[in-house]
Amino acid sequence: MRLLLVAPIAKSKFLGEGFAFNLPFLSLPILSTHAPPDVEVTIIDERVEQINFDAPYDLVGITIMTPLAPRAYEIAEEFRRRGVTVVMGGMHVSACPDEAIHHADTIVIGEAEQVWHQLIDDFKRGALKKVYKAEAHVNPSSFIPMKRNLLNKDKYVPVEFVETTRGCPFGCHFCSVTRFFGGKYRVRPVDEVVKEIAMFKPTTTRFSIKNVVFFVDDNIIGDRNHARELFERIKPYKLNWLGQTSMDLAKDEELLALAKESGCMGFLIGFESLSDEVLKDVGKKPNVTKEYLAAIRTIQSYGIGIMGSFIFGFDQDDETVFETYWQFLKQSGLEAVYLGIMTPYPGTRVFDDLNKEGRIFDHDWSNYDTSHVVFHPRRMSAETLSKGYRWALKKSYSSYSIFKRLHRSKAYPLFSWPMNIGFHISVSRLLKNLN
Ligand code: B12
Ligand code: SF4
Repeated sequence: MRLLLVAPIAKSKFLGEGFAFNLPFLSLPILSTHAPPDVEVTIIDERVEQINFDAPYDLVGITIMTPLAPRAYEIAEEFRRRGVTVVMGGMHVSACPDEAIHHADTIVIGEAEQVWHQLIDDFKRGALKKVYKAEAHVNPSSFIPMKRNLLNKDKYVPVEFVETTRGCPFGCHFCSVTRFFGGKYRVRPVDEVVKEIAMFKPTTTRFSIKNVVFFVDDNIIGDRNHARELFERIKPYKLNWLGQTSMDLAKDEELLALAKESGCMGFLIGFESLSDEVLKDVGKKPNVTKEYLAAIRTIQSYGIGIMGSFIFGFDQDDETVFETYWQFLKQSGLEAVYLGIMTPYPGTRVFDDLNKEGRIFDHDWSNYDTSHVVFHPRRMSAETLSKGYRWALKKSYSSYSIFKRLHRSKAYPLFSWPMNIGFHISVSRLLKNLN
């Protein structure tokens, strides 16, 4: 049996097609790892290679995040027209099953690990069901070491993605994670994570930093004891790693020191807003704006860089939000930023609220890429939000800003500078495209 797994390309020009770095990903390698051994699996990531619709596949699986849905549906149609069975899964499918089912022969709701084997068995027997629903969250103790050989490594920046936890208890109103992965940190036994890391081959490409790992967990320190053990145990592997965490990290200097000793280069932290009113409203509990600058200084004092993530367009935001952000950025010395327009992803509370209020005017999912305004903001026009976002992006990644932010940074320059140059290029492409 021949199985093709596809990651569609997003029309989005930021982290999708126009992004300067091609990053690998986990969903499809996980599905290939969980396929029975007699299944011949091919993975195609449209960002790096083209799909041959006429190749003789028996089953095609497509992974879907919201902005990728329109392209995913086009791909499905091409295959189904040729009589090939199509299965879809991923966050968007789980949030909008009634929509996805019109474009596929079968869909998976929730995490694939528990139903994937059954689905393939049913397919082989000609008894495929319309919907496979994972009834409970998977226990990460059951994760098996992932096959990483099906992604064409030469096409990606040399970084390995690793999961050590799933889930997040905060349930921020704009975020898809808690509804999909649940409100508890489900931790993977550190032994298993270490076993997976021990299997990585040393990087041989001319990339300036070797053994780079990105821990995709939404908050790698969510379970402190787990994080402590993990950081301790990965020290011998001399990794250069990146992760995502919450502001709470700054309050635990022992953990910060351990993170540094274990090779941490930087963290992505969701600051989201510079207004406590917004943070309270969206439920981002660990964030208190008056602590931001001190938290940044504390984390940076360990030589760890920070990419701050900010969102514009909350109900309390008016047109002053962009200048407030810019003044903060200049003071903060953040090594990098990720800026997004508030986007009501289906399945989130923000989506439900805006939808009820009739404020969503754009229903084309390909615009749900955080660079487009798809709803009527409360305190400014959609146009002001869009212009302000572009202004803030341009300012943040201007050569002046990059130099100002990085020239005193103690975080890995071999990482911060190329990353900022990559963002500078990606932002120029995005802005050209949005105009
Ligand atoms: C790492 C990451 C990235 C990486 C890699 C992307 C990738 N393809 O995985 C990068 C930086 C490239 C990225 C980019 C973007 N991301 Co991102 N990303 C993440 C993050 C932090 C981890 C992803 C991960 O590895 N999860 C673990 C894996 C195992 O989960 P999974 O991919 O969902 O797969 C499981 C199930 O969904 C299911 N499944 C998935 N696919 C399929 C397919 C089939 C056939 C089946 C049966 C099952 C199945 O089974 C899998 C195993 O259980 C998540 C947050 C999170 N916790 O997931 C956000 C997240 C997925 N990203 C998100 C977004 C919005 C984006 C961007 C659109 C942002 C932007 N502004 O451009 C871009 C889109 C990029 C693109 N391709 O065009 C949103 C998605 C929301 C939504 N409703 O779709 C998330 C949830 C963040 C958030 N808090 O809202 N992202
Ligand atoms: S803390 Fe982060 S991952 Fe958790 S719900 Fe909020 S935005 Fe999502």
